[in-house]
Amino acid sequence: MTEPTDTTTAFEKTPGWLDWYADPSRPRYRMPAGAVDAHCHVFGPGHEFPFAPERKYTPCDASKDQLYALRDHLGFARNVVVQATCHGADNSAMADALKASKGTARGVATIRPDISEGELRELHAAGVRGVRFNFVKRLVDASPRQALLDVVERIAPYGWHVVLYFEAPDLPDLRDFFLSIPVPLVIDHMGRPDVTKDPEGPEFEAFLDFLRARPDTWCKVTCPERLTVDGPLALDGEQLAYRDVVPFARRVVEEFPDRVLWGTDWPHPNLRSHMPDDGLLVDFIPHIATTPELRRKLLVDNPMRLYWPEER
Ligand code: 0GY
Repeated sequence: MTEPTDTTTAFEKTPGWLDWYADPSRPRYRMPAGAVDAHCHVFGPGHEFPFAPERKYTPCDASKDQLYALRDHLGFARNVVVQATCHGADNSAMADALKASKGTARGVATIRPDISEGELRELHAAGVRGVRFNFVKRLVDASPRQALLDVVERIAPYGWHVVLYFEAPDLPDLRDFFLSIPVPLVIDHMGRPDVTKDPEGPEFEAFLDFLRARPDTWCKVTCPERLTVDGPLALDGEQLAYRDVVPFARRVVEEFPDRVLWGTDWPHPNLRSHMPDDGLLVDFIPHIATTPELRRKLLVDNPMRLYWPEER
């Protein structure tokens, strides 16, 4: 990449923090024109957009310019920028990234129920189309369910959806609450399955059942680098990164081809063992979406329908 790759921040990074990969390879897989990176973040820069006091980690900087340089390098046309928990409910870094994108980025915010109507309107004008509810305990303190439903009431008139981030063992407890949310849902990272378990087994089947129960639910088949236990490369005849995640993602793509989304998850918060080469991550796509038609739906048609419906 030609853009600056400085990842230092005005804040002290969490010990052991892995910075994003500064020199990703150019993907061998060429994406269809108009591909959308439907899950990525910006961090700060901390001196301009300070991290939230209530954050559970302090990342490196990962600016909008660096994100958009990666977009161009990998061959994406658009981004969906998801508010990261290190910025709490201060959406200014994310909204600033959307405004700078000239309409090529949309966003997912974190809001509190008492947000003013003016702020909501401003976020919508910037390109926000959803809010994220996070149930991952290491990332956020729990919010009362009524407060989340109050948020839904505020966003419903704007046609926004709710992005849900949770881990597979928590789905049975959360399922009824999720079913009660009266706007479309988007699930992060396939509900974080344990990929050492059987992709045809009861835990992943329960997740697929949830998708079957709510036809207005979308699923991000993302984060092989986060879900893998085998690691980035399994050498077994051919080189295939994140081989253990493939059967899970493929099941979702094949059963729900019109409801799947893909994203890099750049700059990959909270990875401890390795930081992925984003070019290799893109090369993972043809292994989970095995035909040109499935790839066009995953990368272009589906995210466009959800985030830029006015252009379809
Ligand atoms: C992800 C995953 C993680 C973090 C966040 O907002 C966040 O802090 O989403 C994680 O640590 O698993 O989707 O980026």
